[in-house]
Amino acid sequence: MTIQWYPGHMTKAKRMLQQELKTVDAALELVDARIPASSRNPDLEELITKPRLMILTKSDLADPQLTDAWIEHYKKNGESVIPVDLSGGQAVAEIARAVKSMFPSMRRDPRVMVVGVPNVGKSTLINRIARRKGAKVGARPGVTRGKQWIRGSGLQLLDSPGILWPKFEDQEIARKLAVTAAIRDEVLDQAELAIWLLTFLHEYYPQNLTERYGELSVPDETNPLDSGSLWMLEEIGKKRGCLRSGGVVDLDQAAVVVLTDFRTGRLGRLTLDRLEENNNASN
Ligand SMILES: Nc1nc2c(ncn2[C@@H]2O[C@H](COP(=O)(O)OP(=O)(O)OP(=O)(O)O)[C@@H](O)[C@H]2O)c(=O)[nH]1
Ligand SMILES: [Mg+2]
Repeated sequence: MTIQWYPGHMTKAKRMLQQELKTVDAALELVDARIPASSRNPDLEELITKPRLMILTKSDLADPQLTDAWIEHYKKNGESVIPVDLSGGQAVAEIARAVKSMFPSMRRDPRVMVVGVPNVGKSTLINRIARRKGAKVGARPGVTRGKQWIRGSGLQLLDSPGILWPKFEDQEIARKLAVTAAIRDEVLDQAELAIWLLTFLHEYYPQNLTERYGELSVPDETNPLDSGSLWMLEEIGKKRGCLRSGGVVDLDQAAVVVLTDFRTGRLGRLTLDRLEENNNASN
């Protein structure tokens, strides 16, 4: 589910989040490892007043070298951060261990809540913790009526996540959020999005492109250095039979092929946020 954020929504979500944070020891900030800067909430410092553990989800889909580099970067900034694959079996234990190390002298199981922008794996994590212990739900009610505590793996987890809004202000960030499906597909033109992704891959991950689609030959009349060009999407469309009557490439269909290949990992392990671009940023 994707939520349209309006100032009123943000104010309400912020107030609810601040109420819920009063009841926990720490916030688990879920961030997509493929966009470790772009999938953070811009108002985080002000919003999350409790100790924070940053969890880089989908690390199985991200470039391992860049994941390491981002972790080092965040640690230097004083953040606690771990990478996980929520589809794997180890994630919950790794998270529990990291949370416990934040509270070495605590006698009871630490109370935590999951926060993050859409699609970062909040529900997946909550379900994994719940399932592992047979969905045993604690008796202590959360601050919001109907909210409950889930016990599992030595944690007490608030059963519903704090949904944060992503950064909208920057067109580049919006594209990355759309490519990773954190914002709705209809928001941005699919062909434009796929062309942006292909241009990025052509620059940073050319071997992944070739492995998936074979050599892409630049048509004679096209300047290969023109980063806005359609040629890669057209070539892929041709190879994949995304054609309309008359043999014209259906760019929207070709875009779906490329975006789906990225999202499912068929293009390999890729990270869209480059550390060097964010060197001067605060996060
Ligand atoms: N490969 C992989 N997929 C993951 C991982 N974590 C979550 N996913 C997938 O990502 C998608 C989104 O996960 P959700 O748990 O629904 O994310 P969410 O944060 O609850 O999303 P919203 O409810 O929209 O805010 C699902 O298809 C998950 O299966 C991960 O670590 N690795
Ligand atoms: Mg969810």
